[in-house]
Amino acid sequence: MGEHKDLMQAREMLAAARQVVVMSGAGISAESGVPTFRGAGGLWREFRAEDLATPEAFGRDPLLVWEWYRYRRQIVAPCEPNPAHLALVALEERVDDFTLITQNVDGLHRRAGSRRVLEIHGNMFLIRCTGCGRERMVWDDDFSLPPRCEACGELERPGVVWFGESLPADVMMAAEEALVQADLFLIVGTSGLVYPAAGLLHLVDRKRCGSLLINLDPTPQSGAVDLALHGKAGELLPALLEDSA
Ligand code: BV8
Ligand code: ZN
Repeated sequence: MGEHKDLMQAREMLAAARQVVVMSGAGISAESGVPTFRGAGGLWREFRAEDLATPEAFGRDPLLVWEWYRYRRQIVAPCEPNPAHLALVALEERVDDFTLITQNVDGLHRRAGSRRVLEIHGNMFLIRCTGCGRERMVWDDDFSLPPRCEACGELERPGVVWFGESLPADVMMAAEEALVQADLFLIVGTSGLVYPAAGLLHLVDRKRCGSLLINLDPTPQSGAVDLALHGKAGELLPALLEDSA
């Protein structure tokens, strides 16, 4: 019963909202088959993301880091958007002003059809030259590792933000602008451990902006939002969008 009451309250918060900002993390892609970072099993062999997703690791062993990204790209490439991604596409159609901020680098929000997507940690299918900065989207993995830029010959890297690297300033500016205007901030599928993404909740004006969290397990942010729903995003987001019967 409690869960149903919460869902009703969450639906009311959504129905009243005009300027919605959503922030998603790896949990929204879990039901598409994309492994989360800190969930069971971890992401690869005995390594942790914090050890491999760093400029130092890439400087020390670009091949090892590329093998990790190739492994992840090959897992993600066949994955399809799940009902949680699709519910956010429906939400974008429904509200006046919508911004989706995602920490995910799997590109599934765009593939689902979301339009206003801010990829604050980049995209694993984007490849960028470390020398001249040339960028290209590459979905296949038919290239030898580590790839080198055709234009200048320097090493190319995945177009993602590593630990210790700052987030793209233009994207962060757009995210902050959306947040200060928002009247509803919805956080979905993130453990709320990685900064500065985890700090975005502090940017909203709590007097005029409601905050809602959907996550499988409680996170540090569960106690900081107006309402936290714990369960699967692929079930809760579509339920949230069902017109109140
Ligand atoms: C920066 C791209 C500085 C790469 C990623 C000590 C304290 C605080 C901060 C720090 C610290 N030491 C260092 C820092 C800073 C550091 C940081 O926050 N570290 C953390 C680990 C403590 N941050 C940085 O380094 C950032 N840069 O600070 O720059 C700076 C400042 C100025 C000038 C120069 C430099 C850069 C951070 C970006 C790192 N890049 N990804 C790649 O992916 O290869 S982060 C990586 O983690 C992914 O993007 C991922 O999305 C992100 C966050 O993880 P989550 O998305 O939350 O995923 P997670 O697995 O953790 O959680 C999933 C959740 O889903 C779980 O809660 C689970 O319960 C839930 N779930 C599971 N299934 C479902 C579900 N929910 C719903 N439904 C389901 N079915
Ligand atoms: Zn180049």
